[in-house]
Amino acid sequence: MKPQSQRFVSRITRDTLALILAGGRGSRLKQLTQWRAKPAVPFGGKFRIIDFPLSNCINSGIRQVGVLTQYKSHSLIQHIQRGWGFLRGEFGEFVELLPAQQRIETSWYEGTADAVYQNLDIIRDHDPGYVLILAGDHIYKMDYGDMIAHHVESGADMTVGCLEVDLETARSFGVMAVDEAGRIREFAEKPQQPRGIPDQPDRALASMGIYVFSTRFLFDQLTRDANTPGSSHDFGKDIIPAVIESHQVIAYPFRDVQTGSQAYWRDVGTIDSYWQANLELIGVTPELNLYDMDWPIWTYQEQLPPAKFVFDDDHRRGMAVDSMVSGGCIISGALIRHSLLFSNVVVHSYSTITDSVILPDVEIGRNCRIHKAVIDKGCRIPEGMVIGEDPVADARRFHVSEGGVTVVTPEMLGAVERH
Ligand code: ADQ
Ligand code: ADP
Repeated sequence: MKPQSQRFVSRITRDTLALILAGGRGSRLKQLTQWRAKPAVPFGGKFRIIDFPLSNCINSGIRQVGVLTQYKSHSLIQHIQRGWGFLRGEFGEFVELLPAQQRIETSWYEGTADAVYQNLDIIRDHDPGYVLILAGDHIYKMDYGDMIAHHVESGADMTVGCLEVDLETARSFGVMAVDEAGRIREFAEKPQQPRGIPDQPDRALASMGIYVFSTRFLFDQLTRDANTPGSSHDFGKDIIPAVIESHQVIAYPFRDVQTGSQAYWRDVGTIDSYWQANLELIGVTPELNLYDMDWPIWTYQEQLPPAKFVFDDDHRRGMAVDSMVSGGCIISGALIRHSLLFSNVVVHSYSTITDSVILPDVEIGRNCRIHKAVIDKGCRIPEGMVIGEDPVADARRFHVSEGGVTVVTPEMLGAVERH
């Protein structure tokens, strides 16, 4: 990139306020979102999902960020307060929590557009030139600076991040048709029959649910939408279809920050995709590189001792192979294979864990066998328990996903009620 264009990008990222929508229910993640919002769901050994869009903001040079929370926001708020307070307020940098608090109407946030509308006064106070609206529940690395620069250079009123997906997947997205200049000419939210890309009829151009707005335009559209009877106040359902004819709404193709092409982007919306996306990370060269120090993923990090492995020579156990093991873990005479262990997991002797994702603060007693499972934070697995070998028995006590992943939470183990 030319030096002057780098300066151009840094000038506009400094003039951008990012708003991360982190209030959705994420109900397809079943019990994992019983007590936490989807953006707060742990991912990748030591992160939470929201760390990805937040890190993308920081790494892109966007240092003014609001996080809009709503459902089950306690653990999300706690995570952000603990981990994301390092920005310097005196330089105008912040990550600010914006809970739904009945600011304008006496309701909680309705659709996504309403969530932003309820915060218009805060946007006005910060007075940015551009507002970047992001979802808090996708995992990807992206330089938003390029997208905002494209927005400015193309003279757009609104820019929509997009990626190519297959037609079946497209049914759960906003699907668009664009002209040669990249202007969006048609937009359908979650269409039954998604329209294919002209020269690739089995693929569709889907909205990532991320948007750049010129601030004035955002104000006008949100105010108009708020006064439109029957609107569900949603960007995909209401705002985009209402403006594509009269305004410059431009599609911006997602590019991965590492490869420059469309690559890793995951909506870990279901137990199966969650399990798979976590286990992919332990592959030899995963598509999502967490070890790339050019684009670090920041998070709240507890001070923890190193992972410890206590080897039992007689039984040749006390190790983890083909796995990722986080800080604070103790593997004592147990065997871990092809699994991901988050922080503070203790596994006792003669237990075996295969193809599983173990969330933080879990203790697994002796002689357990755990296979193809997701074990939620704080579980105490009693001695001798077998999980993931008999789907019928598992379905009685736990939750078994369509793809055969067993989910275990403290409640299912009969843990005492917490408050
Ligand atoms: P959906 O996947 O249906 O479609 P939606 O439920 O609108 O997404 O949620 C978008 C984001 O906003 C999520 O991060 C969610 O957590 C959050 N959110 C939802 N309601 C909120 C509220 N009231 N307050 C705060 N946050 C809220 C959208 C677009 C599609 C696009 C997909 C891409 O409408 O066009 O294709 O995202 O995933
Ligand atoms: P996370 O694992 O996401 O950090 P926690 O395990 O700390 O979340 O729980 C998230 C929130 O849900 C906390 O406020 C916690 O107290 C609450 N919570 C969890 N389980 C229960 C329960 N069984 N009853 C009531 N509140 C619960």
